[in-house]
Amino acid sequence: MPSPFRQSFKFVSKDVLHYFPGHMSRGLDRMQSKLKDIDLIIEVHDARIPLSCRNQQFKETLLIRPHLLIMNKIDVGDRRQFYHAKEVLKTQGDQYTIATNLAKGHNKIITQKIMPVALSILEDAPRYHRAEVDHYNMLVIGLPNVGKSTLINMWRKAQLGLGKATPAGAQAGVTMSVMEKIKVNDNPRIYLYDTPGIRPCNVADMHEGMKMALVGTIRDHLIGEDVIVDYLLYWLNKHEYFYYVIFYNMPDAVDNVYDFLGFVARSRGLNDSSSLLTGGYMFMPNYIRAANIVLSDFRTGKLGKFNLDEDLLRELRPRVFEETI
Ligand SMILES: Nc1nc2c(ncn2[C@@H]2O[C@H](COP(=O)(O)OP(=O)(O)O)[C@@H](O)[C@H]2O)c(=O)[nH]1
Ligand SMILES: [Mg+2]
Repeated sequence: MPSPFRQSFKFVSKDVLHYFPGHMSRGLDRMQSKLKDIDLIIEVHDARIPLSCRNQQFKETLLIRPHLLIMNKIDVGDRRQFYHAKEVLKTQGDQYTIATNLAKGHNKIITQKIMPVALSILEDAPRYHRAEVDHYNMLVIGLPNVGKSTLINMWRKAQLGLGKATPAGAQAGVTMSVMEKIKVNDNPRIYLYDTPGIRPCNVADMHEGMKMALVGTIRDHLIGEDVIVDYLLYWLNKHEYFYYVIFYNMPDAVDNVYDFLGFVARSRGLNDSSSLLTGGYMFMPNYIRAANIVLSDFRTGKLGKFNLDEDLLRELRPRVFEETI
């Protein structure tokens, strides 16, 4: 029986995905000019999109240095699929990949996972022109909102017992100043450079763009909260992940985003009222407030833990999916 749900997504406007603020390209230029002092590049990415939205410019210009890839937010991602995605990444040149949940705030992630791997990569790598220097500089790069500042603050706290040096925030784009050098470790002395999130300037694939929005690396209002939820609804239905129906206590799955948001809004009393000329009031569901609730539920893993790159992984590793049937 053919699926009653949408199998493709109708995109509204491409413009916003091509938006590349000036501070981002300036940031990238400055990162490049700093590269000669950098021993290791730590790229933080979102484990829910392990195969997409990696910045091509990073790969071409920055990743000539030794490179550690941290796939963060694994607590809200699909661990099993991630394990297979990691194998794919290896074939694409990402030799060292670690999955982390930095939100949990365990020092062990730093002391037993990230730091030992970072130092062992450096031991194996030639130090270019920096052989005489007695400390390490590491550049932390990645999309906005993936957890770069969280990583730096945790490292500093775990090893030096110091408080936050760099602000972390739930909305994309909190770190605005271009580069801050922050000491996180004594013995060996390690400095991390925090950088603002850099987005690819040309998102070739609209699905990539919507996935970036869904995991929160683009400010929601630039795309539209309802449009992002529409993509989520399309994605969940297409992959037959219907847990949201139970979670929101709905009678059935729906494919129209305003039916969905209307339901969520009504069930939570999220209405806007306007007075009518004829007297009395008219109530309209507040779709945007409902959309914010759905996005927050999705991003905190309440609707399930997903690999949004499932289709890409399925293409590259079909057997992973056959095994589970
Ligand atoms: N669920 C989850 N949230 C995280 C994790 N790490 C960081 N966050 C949250 O993601 C948001 C963005 O983090 P931030 O460090 O500011 O990202 P940056 O823009 O890359 O510097 C913050 O609200 C963090 O609390 C994680 O491992 N899991
Ligand atoms: Mg930051």
